[in-house]
Amino acid sequence: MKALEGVKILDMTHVQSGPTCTQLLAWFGADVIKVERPGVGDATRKQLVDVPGADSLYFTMLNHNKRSVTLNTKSDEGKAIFTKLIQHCDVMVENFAPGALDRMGFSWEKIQEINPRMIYASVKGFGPGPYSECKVYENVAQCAGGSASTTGMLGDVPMVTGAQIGDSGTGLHLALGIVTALYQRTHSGKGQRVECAMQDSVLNLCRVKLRDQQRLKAGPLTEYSQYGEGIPFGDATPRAGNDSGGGQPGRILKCKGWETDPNAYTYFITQAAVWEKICDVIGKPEWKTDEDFATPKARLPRLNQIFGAIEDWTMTKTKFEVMEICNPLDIPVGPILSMKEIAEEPSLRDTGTVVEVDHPERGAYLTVGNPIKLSDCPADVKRSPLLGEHTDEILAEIGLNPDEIEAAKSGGAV
Ligand code: CAO
Repeated sequence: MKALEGVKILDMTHVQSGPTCTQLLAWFGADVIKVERPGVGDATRKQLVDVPGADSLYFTMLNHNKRSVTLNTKSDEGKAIFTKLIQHCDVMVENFAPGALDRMGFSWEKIQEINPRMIYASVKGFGPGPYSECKVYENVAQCAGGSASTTGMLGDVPMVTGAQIGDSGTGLHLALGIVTALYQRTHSGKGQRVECAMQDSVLNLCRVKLRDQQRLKAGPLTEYSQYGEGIPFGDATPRAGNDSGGGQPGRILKCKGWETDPNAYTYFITQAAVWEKICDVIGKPEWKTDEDFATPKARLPRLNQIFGAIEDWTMTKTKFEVMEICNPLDIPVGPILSMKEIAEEPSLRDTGTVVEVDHPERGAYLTVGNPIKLSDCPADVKRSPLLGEHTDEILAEIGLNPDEIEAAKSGGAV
């Protein structure tokens, strides 16, 4: 048995944040029924299309292990079927614009009336407050959640990150909320509302920057490079380039081949515990006893000089050689891997983190498998459903007979 076997999810999600959440639940064994508009479906099916006529990678990579039913939830007949689906399921997940489900006639109160055990989970851009009615996409959340103002190089424009912390990050938070609510239901017997705002989820992932905001009151942030460069701090957490953000200074440094390879770099952390080994590796054994370099505190104003010396050494090695030399010495380093390198990395295929999936319209493609590994619940990644692929079987499961299914089809409800 899979961990969430028997849990039925009514999946009203679209684009990225909601589908991330329901895909995770599907990987853990939940039966995820994705409801899509007849003839249209999730908008991402036809966004960023690379194979004409086929569902896009954007869609396929977010909707594995789900079943698709088409349903016009705004028509009277569609609403009647939707009501049966609410009775049939344990969890309903949605990430429409604020108020969309209420406008369809399915408020939280109404859903509770139909099924008091229902867990109703939503993603919105913002929580209650001045912006609660706004539509929000990934980068807006990164900006409003404190990520953009603290990412990028000092003195340069705010920067959004490639990691989809607003969308996929919020989907992850929501999935945890849902399984927690399912657990509470085993005691209470009742459903409940689960809400995640993208702004809140991004801020949760940026908490160290709110930490630094408060530390500013006590003086300059000495682990930031700008401290050693003599640049004064303002009244808000500054952008810190590739500084480590923790108590152990780190930077991205050039490696052999950086002139032509945009990813010939390594991340190098000067962890205090291995400082002496670092001095030996980079050919600066005298720094082990030099009082300007021997202690973490003494080193903080000299980080440019220190990382300059380390980079003189890393530039003589490839990013993989740096790892081979430093790892046995417990010096924390990491190569900057390109997506091409990640796609071709055999160890990620072995663990199911990168998976090849076959699809009837597009053939084989790569996707990211479940990053959460349960020893007793391995995730088998199954291709995403075609639009309405499971309409008939799902309608039969909720009690419609073949004539009723035909009538729903000819009436345009499904
Ligand atoms: N049958 C009938 N109507 C349906 C339907 C169905 N099966 N599924 C959806 N619809 C309707 C909705 O009811 C809504 O209608 P109204 O506007 O009349 O209420 C309409 O389709 C479109 O919904 P939307 O406003 O959510 O879609 P959008 O493309 O305009 O906005 C987005 C997209 C993402 C900006 C918005 O949904 C949003 O802000 N969501 C919350 C935040 C979020 O999740 N953002 C992440 C985006 S990327 O993951």
